Formats: sequence, structure tokens, C-alpha cells
Amino acid sequence: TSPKIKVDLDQSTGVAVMHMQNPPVNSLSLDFLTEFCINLEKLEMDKSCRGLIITSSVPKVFSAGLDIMEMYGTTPERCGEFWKAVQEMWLKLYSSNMVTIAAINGFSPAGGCLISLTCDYRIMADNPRYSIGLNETQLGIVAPFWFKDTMVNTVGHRTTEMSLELGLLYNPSEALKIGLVDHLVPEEQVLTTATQTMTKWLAIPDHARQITKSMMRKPTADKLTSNREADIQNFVSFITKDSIQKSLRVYLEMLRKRKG
Ligand code: CO8
Repeated sequence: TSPKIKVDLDQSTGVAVMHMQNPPVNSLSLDFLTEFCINLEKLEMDKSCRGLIITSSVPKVFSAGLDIMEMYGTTPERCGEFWKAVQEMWLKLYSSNMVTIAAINGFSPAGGCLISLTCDYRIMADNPRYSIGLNETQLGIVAPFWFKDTMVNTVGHRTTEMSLELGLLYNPSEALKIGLVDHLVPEEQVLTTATQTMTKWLAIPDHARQITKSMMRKPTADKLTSNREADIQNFVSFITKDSIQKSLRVYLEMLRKRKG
């Protein structure tokens, strides 16, 4: 199978660009997550790499979030393995020593939004058709506490509360207004702006920035690290319920119909 992740590391700047290329919608399947984490680990260990830009090679979509087919009609074993990989990706990204910038060049619901939120900075294409947010409740499922924590740490408690309950997806200007993204630029400038912004972040001494990042984020990451197994059990028992499977089926049917 062809790689679902392409990494370009510029040795002269120490900046890597990670392109997600899992058509049609960069959904986060177990295979995708595994490959993502392997690439991330390599970059994290590579002393010459100091910054990471995450973007999509798929037109119009940054990432459609978790692969719904990994949560629908599968076995508890597979489900558990899948969830462990989701946790792994989040822990690695949220605790990364690198400067991470999300170059959001398309739709970014749920898991796509989560990836963006783990980054140090978010730049989004100013296309009113795109949207970003944690829309889990619209699928009849519930964003876990660490998704919630990541959003609270970015936009605050009240905005997160309303946003999660209603499963809101925000267009780019709304997302900017609430602080869900940091900067909007025309679509064709997303990557160049990310590169320019990276230069600014990399001007700060690594050790000081890394210790500061850890001070801000470690308590949130530790909450999951010390509860991983329980969180997996919780996910598996929730997602395999008949009523939840039914909600997912209805949502999948809606996606197919909407296609037209
Ligand atoms: N997983 C699997 N398949 C998907 C997903 C997905 N997340 N999203 C889209 N697809 C499929 C579609 O069903 C379609 O399949 P097919 O061609 O077989 O009909 C194909 O990908 C292409 O999709 P579209 O035709 O819809 O493509 P568009 O370019 O028109 O739209 C969008 C792209 C906007 C991304 C649209 O596909 C969309 O809105 N997708 C749904 C996104 C979504 O709601 N994701 C939420 C996933 S849940 C999650 O990430 C966190 C879960 C936390 C779990 C907590 C439980 C306790």
C-alpha cells in the first residue's frame, strides 16, 4: 500500500512538513494513525528537526476526523486497538518538543479539529465553505475528556461547553473570533504563512520554549497517561452499544444521502 503520510524535512531550516494523503477525506484509520505516529516519532528523535507543519494533500479536506468505519460494526478488540492509537497520536502531538503548526487547508471536523488543537499555532484557509469544530454530539457520540480538555485549554470553558453540547462546526471567520484558529489567510498562502510563522517561533531558544510548553500542557497530558486503560475500556463499551451503533448508522446514511 502507498504511504498515507509524506514528510519533507528541510535540513537547512530544521522544519518538516507532514502531508496527510489518505484520500478521499484523510480519515484517521488504525493504519493511518500507526503510520502517523511512526513518522512523528522519527521526527521527534531527529535532533536536526525543530519544527513540524501538519497539512493535507487532499483537496478541500484537512481531515474528516476518526474513521467512522473503525467505530461501526467492528470487534471490541479492534476497537480497543484503534482507540489506543488515537490516544497515542494525541499524547505524542500534544507533548511534542517540536514547534507544531497546523496548516488547515480544508474541512476539519472532530478528529481533524483535535489534531489542529494539539498544535502550538493554527493557520486556516479563509474559505467560508470550510469548517472546524468538535461535532461529536451530532453523530450521537461524546468527545472524551481529553478532547474536551484540549479545547478548553484553547478557547475556554464556556465556549467549549456550548460548542461541544451542540456539536458546532465553525466557519473560518467564526473560528478566528472564538480563538479556535489563530490566523486566516487565502488558501494558496496557508503553507507559506505557516513557514513564515515557524521562523518566528524558532527564534525562541528551544529549551525555554519547551519547558514552558510542558508547564502549560503536562497536567492535561498526564490525566490521560495515568488513565489510558480505563479510557480504552470506556470507549469500547460506549461505542459497541446498540443505541450508539444505530446513531452511527444514521449518520453514515446521512453522509451518503447528502452526497447526491
Ligand atoms: N470516516 C469514514 N468515512 C468517511 C468519513 C469519516 N470520518 N468522512 C467521510 N467519509 C466517507 C464518506 O462516507 C464518503 O464515502 P463514500 O464515497 O463511500 O460514500 C467519502 O468518505 C467521501 O465523503 P464525502 O462525499 O462526504 O466528501 P465531501 O468532500 O463532500 O465532504 C467532509 C468532506 C466535509 C469531510 C464530509 O465527508 C464530512 O462531513 N464527513 C464527516 C466528518 C465527521 O463528522 N467526522 C467525525 C468523525 S468522529 C471523530 O473524529 C471523533 C470521535 C470521538 C469518539 C468518541 C466516542 C466515545
